[in-house]
Amino acid sequence: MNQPVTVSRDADIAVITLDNPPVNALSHRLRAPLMEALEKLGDDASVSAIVLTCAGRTFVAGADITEFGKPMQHPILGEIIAALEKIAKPTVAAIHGTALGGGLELALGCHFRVALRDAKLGLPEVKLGLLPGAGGTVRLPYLLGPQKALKVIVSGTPVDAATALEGGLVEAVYDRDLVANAIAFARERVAAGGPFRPVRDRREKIENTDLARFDTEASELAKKARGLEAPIACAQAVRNAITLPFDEALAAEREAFMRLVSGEQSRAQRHLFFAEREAAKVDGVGKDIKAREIRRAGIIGAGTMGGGIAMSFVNGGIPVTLLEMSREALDRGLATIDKNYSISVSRGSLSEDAKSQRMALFTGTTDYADLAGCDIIVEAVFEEMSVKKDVFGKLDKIARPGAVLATNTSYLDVDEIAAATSRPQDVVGMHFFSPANVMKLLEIVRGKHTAPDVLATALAVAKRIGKVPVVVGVCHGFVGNRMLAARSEEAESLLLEGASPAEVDKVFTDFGWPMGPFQMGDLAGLDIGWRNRKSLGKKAIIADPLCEQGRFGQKTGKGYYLYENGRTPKSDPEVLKLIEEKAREHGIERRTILSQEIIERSLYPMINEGARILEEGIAARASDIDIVWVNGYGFPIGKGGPMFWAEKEGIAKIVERLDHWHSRTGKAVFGPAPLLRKLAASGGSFADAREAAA
Ligand code: T1G
Repeated sequence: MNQPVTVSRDADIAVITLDNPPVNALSHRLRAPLMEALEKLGDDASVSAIVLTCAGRTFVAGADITEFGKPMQHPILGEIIAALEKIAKPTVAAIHGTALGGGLELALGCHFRVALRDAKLGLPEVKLGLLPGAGGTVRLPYLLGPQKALKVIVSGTPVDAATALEGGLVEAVYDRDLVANAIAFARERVAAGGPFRPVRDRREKIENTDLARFDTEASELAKKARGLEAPIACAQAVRNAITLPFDEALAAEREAFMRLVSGEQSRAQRHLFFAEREAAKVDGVGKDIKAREIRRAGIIGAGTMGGGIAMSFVNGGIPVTLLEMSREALDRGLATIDKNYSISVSRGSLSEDAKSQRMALFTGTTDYADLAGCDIIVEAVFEEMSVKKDVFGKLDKIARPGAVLATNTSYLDVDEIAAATSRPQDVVGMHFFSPANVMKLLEIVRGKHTAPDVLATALAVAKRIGKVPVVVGVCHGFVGNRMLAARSEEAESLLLEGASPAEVDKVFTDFGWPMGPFQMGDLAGLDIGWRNRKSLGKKAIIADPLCEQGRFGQKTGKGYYLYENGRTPKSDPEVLKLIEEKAREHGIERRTILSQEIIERSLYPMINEGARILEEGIAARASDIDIVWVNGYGFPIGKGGPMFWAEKEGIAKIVERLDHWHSRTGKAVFGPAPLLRKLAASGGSFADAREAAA
């Protein structure tokens, strides 16, 4: 095992190198020797300055998240930083890679920070349901000023080295030779002479803060918290840095950290952090399986999905050949893409220059032959099996050998599509979520013949285009849409039996969803489900008459709701009247329906379907299902995903209520899955089930 802390000398400059692969997390094995080294070097008269650097690919990327929830082991990070700040001689943090969380806080304990040009610095604790717990909420405002620090801490988004230099977070940026430059920098500081003021003494950017303006900005950010405690705690901690003396602000930060780290929301968000990484570990696709090289992508279809998928690839720097059936459809698609980028430019999230560079990566065509040079081809054509098979038959003839052939189907059988080619091993599902250039989730559908290196390629592409991949098996609707169908099964019954669309939707938004099922239906367009039902010969008592009246939702100004000024839903007495009429027609006695019943008749069937998905091996882990729902459907991150939440809700309670509704309605969605019954009886958890299944 490597030495976690080594000390080397360049004459009078001491260099402490931390080495704790893979990301130099500040585990205890590193903290104890680091404290020793600092105390020793601080007292060593032959040392005139100290440089703190890291081996491997990055500066410290944070505290060791796996240690949370376990007994604290001293020295804790705050104690190390306090010792660092007591050192009178110049201390310089030399930063490369990503100095995040406790890593940046450690660097803030130094007098100076220098960085490589491609380094990033940030405090992402809010994404773990936390706030920085080792002084970051006080020292960062001191260096950057409260306004800038507030944005960095509440968003959790890192800044690049240039921004850090401009803001005063780092004193120098170098293109290479980080440690040599840091040593030279330290020597210059020694020559320039002291005093060397620790960050805690540098209050000039805090003085005269306009607190009213700060509070306005903080409350704006708090509005986006949507029930999450951490963003609020972050803003309050930065406010404390302005209004309280350093040590009091530090103590308040510590108290808030201890409260959040033991809270449900942080446990849920830490679960998701590791779940996302687990999801990328796929049976049969080990590190030895090499992804195929992707230099150019072909996208078939320039409509809403095709255009969004094409943008995702271009956003990841992959040139795209976009194929449509007619010049007119192609031009319309490219114009939409251009408009989308212009909106980003007007919002300031994309520069004009970056927009032109991205638009230059698109090549439009109406000729399949132009896809011959592509290394991956993704089709986003009409969701109809015969159309998909026709497309793949053509691709089989024109695509170069070894090209990955991907279908964006949301439901259909990927194996049947693959069978339309002579190369089923190269076929995979890549199910994007609308809008495809925004939603993070990518369901990678593994066909029975899909080759391991094709899966590895899809996983590598997902990472490159900023998507969160989950590998799923072939079934109707894979994981997300299959569970969505279960969640929606009782929606109309709830309306007929007495709940209004607004009452059902409010239960969802109170739970933390961005919107409820009826508002979501109006947003997506009720005509999509209507067309799907007609193709399957199915009926919907409420949705069908709404569609027959042309009430497709937002796009027609009315659906379940009225949309007088664009997007804000307003209850419509016409719809309530229709529901009452239909209830009467079907002899249904209406009654008051409480929110718990709505939860039990929508979320519990969804959990049940998730259990069936696990039993069938369509998802490898319960945590994969959590990642699908948090990244594809807005499941509230503070609840950790449906399966994580189900364990908190109580599997035995869920089974008991599923039995109740099953006997009441006779509907299959309520028949408890054997896996659920087994866990309810054993008191086990889904993770155990995975071990048991292994
Ligand atoms: N602790 C423990 N393990 C970590 C870790 C961490 N902080 N960060 C990463 N890992 C593991 C990860 O699980 C994976 O393990 C491997 O390292 C590679 O990670 C006191 C309280 C640094 C940008 O939130 O954002 O400091 O799967 O696959 O894509 O105020 O890791 O290989 O077994 O993500 O190159 C704050 C979290 C902590 C940063 C690199 N810091 N990490 O991304 O690799 S809280 C963070 C990241 C804190 C203080 C507070 C990313 C990365 P395995 P990876 P990557």
